[in-house]
Amino acid sequence: MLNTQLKTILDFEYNRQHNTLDLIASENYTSKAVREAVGSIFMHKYSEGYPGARYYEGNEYIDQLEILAINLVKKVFELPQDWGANVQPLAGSNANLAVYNAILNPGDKILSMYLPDGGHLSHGWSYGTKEEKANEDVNSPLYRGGSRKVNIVSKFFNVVQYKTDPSTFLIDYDKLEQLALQEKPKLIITGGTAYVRNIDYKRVAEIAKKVGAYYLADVAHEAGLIAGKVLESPIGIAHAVTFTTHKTLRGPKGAVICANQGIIEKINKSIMPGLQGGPHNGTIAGITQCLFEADTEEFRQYSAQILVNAKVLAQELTANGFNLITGGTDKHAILIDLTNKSIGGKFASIALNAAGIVTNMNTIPYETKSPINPSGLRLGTPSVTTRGFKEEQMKLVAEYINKVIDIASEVDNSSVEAFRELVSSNSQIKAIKQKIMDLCTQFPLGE
Ligand code: DSN
Repeated sequence: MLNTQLKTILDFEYNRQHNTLDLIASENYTSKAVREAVGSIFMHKYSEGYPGARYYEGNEYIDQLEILAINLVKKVFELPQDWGANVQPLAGSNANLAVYNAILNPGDKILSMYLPDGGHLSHGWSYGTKEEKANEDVNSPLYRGGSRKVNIVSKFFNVVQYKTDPSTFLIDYDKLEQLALQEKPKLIITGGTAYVRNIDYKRVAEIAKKVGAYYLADVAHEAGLIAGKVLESPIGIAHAVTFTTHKTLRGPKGAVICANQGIIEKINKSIMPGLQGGPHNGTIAGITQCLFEADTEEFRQYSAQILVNAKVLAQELTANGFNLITGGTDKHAILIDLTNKSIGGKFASIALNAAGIVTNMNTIPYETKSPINPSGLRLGTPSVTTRGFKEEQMKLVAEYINKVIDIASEVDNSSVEAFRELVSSNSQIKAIKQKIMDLCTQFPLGE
């Protein structure tokens, strides 16, 4: 039986999840079966190594589990014959680090997307001192980083970052090619957390080939949409593909690496003994269950509905005067530039949370504010789509967001804590919160 203190916190969290709308683009709700698998006795076993080559005895069934998981990755993601998969990474950042550890040497150059434009910390990040920032050419299409190397990837590798086009906020592939020719990186990376448009994987692969670089496509956000066959896949195009399993794929927190046979062998060694010890076998069981679930017509319909819901949300918000980066979305996520709304991302997300709409503040391309109170707000539709939301409910969600932002723009925001109190006690926001709770009751969390 759970300890009562722990049970109390769990019940609070259950009620929070049940009574609020999760619009965080990187989150989702798992099935009971996924949670059962994660919490199963598979977690007891140590299994350093790979099927048939373990350092501990007693792994005959763990071998079967891992082989099943790998075979399902091959099936669901349609891996070519000469590709393999590793299901042991503990998280997306580890998966990316494992790829670098497999194919790069310390000091090698990586060309990845600029973090404020929607890249990811694990693709490298460093920033400059005040003096360095003052001398930075903010209009340059390339960011060379600063002396504050806050991420391990920037400490070990020479990371330079490409920005999106300043007028469209899309990747400018000609410019990327020019930068790649100029910088001669050993690795080019695409993907990240807030680039809401499709990526031309073939074009990036051609650029990588032209400059003799490896190409890593990080599809952490898109994996479920690729599995559901509603987005293009970089499998078979990039040299390596990494993804997390808990976002659109609706599995447990974990990650997978896919690559052609020559590279996957290096990656396997890079994971173990290179970076990790015993894999989390409960998680691998949960990934296996989520892959079974992803290999169904129901999941393909779910993936299609995620996109429909995101498009409806984008249209409705645009109609209400919100400025969407790139004017819309091709995916599950939307990035709003709040500059015209007299409220920043931090205060907008606090006000929405007070109304029961959970989101996150986000930087936008060519951001002029600090990442702790940036100009943007990111929204996503995977979780509400899991709850069963369709177009009608997305219109209501857009209406509530619009109302909350309007109300919150008038609230004194000279102190974060006072603002939190003011929006939580605001009678109009409380009324919206009640409507959100009613909607949540109509669309309960699954078991
Ligand atoms: N934290 C994830 C996201 O929100 O996109 C990425 O690691």
